[in-house]
Amino acid sequence: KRDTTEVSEQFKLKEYMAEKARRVNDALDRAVPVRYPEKIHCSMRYSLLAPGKRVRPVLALASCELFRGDDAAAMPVACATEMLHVMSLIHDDLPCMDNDDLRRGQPTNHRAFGEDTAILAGDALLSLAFEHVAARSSGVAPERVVWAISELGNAVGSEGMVAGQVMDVESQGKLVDLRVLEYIHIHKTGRLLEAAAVCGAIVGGADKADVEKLRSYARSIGLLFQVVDDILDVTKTSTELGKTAGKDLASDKTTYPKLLGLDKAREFAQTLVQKAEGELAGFDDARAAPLYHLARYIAHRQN
Ligand code: GRG
Repeated sequence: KRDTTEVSEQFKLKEYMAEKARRVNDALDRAVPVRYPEKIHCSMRYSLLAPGKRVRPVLALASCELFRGDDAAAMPVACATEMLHVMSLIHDDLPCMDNDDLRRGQPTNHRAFGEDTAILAGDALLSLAFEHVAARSSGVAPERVVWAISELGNAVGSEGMVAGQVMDVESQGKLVDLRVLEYIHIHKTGRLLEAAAVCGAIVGGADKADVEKLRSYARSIGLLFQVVDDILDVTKTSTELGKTAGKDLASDKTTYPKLLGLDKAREFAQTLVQKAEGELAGFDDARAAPLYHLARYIAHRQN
């Protein structure tokens, strides 16, 4: 196991994330100015600039840094991952999907702008993501830009996020097995996180073998994110609401604690964080610190 004590003491993940998120927000603001027709651009900005954690863009910037690439090289792919994420949230919230009223602390896009505009805002963000990478990735070799675009397209298409969403919609109200549960998470949430890390590495100048290490790292933290979410769903209910534990065990949603039991779910989370850390073992400690701490933060978060 690598000795990261020294790096751990020096590295402040919260500050790192806040500083990167601030730069991402500036870039997103510039990427979608209000112009004619105003309504669609206001609708896009409404969801895109709403307060989110910016995990995907920060992951792209941190992966690029690992290969000594600078923020300017990775900012277009970083912004693209947030545009794709936000378009998926807008469409996921629609009445024909989850029918949600609130997102990121404000009314959902269709609640604020109407269903027709919300669908179009999602569509516009989807195409802008690709245009943005193609048109703005200056200083990056064209073949790397094409490589990144191809990764992004695959990650959100019918072999990626859409595949996960389709399986999720199909399994609503049913108890699915571990294999299906993992498929849904890996595709619905994992593939875009994976693309963020992979694209950051690609524009940062990584070779194919290193790109695959970043893919595997991100795949582990993507799944970890979901497993921890499921665990918190069970444990939070008892402590925070003062009610009996196991809200999640009683609902009809399939979760890791439900299929594995709480202890085994925790063991699985531990395995995933070790796997993610293992992928970073060969890299420079200081450069890998953000990615290393991001994995630990996801594993140990309390809400
Ligand atoms: C990609 C063409 C295309 C369509 C989208 C609707 C749909 C198909 C997919 C749904 C994907 C979805 C909603 C996945 C859930 C992802 C998830 C874990 C959201 C929460 O992410 P956070 O915690 O949220 O990073 P913030 O708001 O902080 O960004």
